[in-house]
Amino acid sequence: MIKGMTLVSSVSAGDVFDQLSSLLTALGFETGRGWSDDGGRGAAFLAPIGNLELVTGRMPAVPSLLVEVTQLDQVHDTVREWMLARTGAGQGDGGELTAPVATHWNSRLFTVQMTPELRLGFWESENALHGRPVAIEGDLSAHGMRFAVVVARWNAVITDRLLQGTLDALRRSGAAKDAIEIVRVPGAWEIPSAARTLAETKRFDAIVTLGVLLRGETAHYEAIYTEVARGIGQSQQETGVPHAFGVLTCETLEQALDRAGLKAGNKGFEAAVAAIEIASIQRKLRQASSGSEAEGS
Ligand code: DLZ
Repeated sequence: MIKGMTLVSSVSAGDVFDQLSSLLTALGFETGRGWSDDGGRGAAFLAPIGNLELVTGRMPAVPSLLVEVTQLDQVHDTVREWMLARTGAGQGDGGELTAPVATHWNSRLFTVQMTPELRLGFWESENALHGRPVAIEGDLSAHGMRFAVVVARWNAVITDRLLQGTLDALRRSGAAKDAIEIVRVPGAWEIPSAARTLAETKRFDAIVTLGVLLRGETAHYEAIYTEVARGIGQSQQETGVPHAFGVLTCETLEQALDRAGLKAGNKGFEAAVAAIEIASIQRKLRQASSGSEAEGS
């Protein structure tokens, strides 16, 4: 019957409210429904999982608001930069921002006094499989990752929108501007060859492929589609670099427009999200296998 939980925290002033909101968004909280009236404003930040912990006897020496994260050190850097920009505080991890330390519960934790009334703890379990469901899953953070986007010029009115969706997803997920390389090719037919050359450089965590094939307007539609799909798949398998498939196959231009942001989502955005997720999964799988090799030696 329980659907979720909300912790309400007061913030002293409007500018701090705005600064905190942008930090929490940058850290990856999904924004929920906020509110605003004559008396004040509220902003909601949604976490995928939450729990209420009751304690009796000794209270743990942690803030009552704890945020579980992945990539704790990156989160620490982001919070420190935010604090430096805001107040000049946080240097050397003294004062309001502590350095990440090991806890007795197999985790690492740092705390930060965000505002006089709001103290937060950020923590990461040292067990990659901590929490439920027990599975290796990708994070939707593109922080520190590099991407190549191969986009066909044929049907550019659509592929430009797909590209826009892809860039939107990558940037909003934390990819730096100069960590994204865009390669334009004449048509879908040329996507596999460019994707393969890029993948072979091993400079990218993932490749996003974007194009549009229209059945009504494309001679040998089936044959071209099959080859494009096969070529992209083969490049992925033989180079080991993930390739997200954002090549639309549509009956009409109208259908393609719908899938490029009009009515049925933006498949370029979706392909980029898949690229981030599979790149993250690949990193974790590699970490897990290098960890088990070390244990075995
Ligand atoms: C030639 C062609 C045709 C007829 N249709 C499409 C299409 O719907 N989508 C697309 O991306 N490209 C098309 N092309 C171009 C081919 O992909 C390729 O660029 C040219 O045949 C040159 O090799």
